[in-house]
Amino acid sequence: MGNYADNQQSDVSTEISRPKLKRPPMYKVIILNDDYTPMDFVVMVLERFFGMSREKATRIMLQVHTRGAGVCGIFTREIAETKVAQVENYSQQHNHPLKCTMEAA
Ligand code: TYC
Repeated sequence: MGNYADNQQSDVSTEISRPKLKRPPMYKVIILNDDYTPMDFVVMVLERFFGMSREKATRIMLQVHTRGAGVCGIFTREIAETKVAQVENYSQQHNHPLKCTMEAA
């Protein structure tokens, strides 16, 4: 069971607290290509919600445009869910069909 410190000074034995720490499961947030969302808008989304520089955002956008999908980042589940919702809400508000999903990393 637990681990016990060997305490030779007193007759009190102290249980060492060693909770099992597991890294949380991580999720890729993936942005999908479509035929209608303007390239500039995708670049802006990547800058705004994923903290990318203009250069990196442009590179990822072009990769999505040519290959169909691309990874925006890897996050814990709740952060990934929030990013997906933010991108989709923002895109809807601007009447663009831009879609974003997440999958286990
Ligand atoms: N294919 C779009 C266009 O030609 C640009 C685009 C890039 C759209 C990336 C979505 O995730 C995307 N305007």
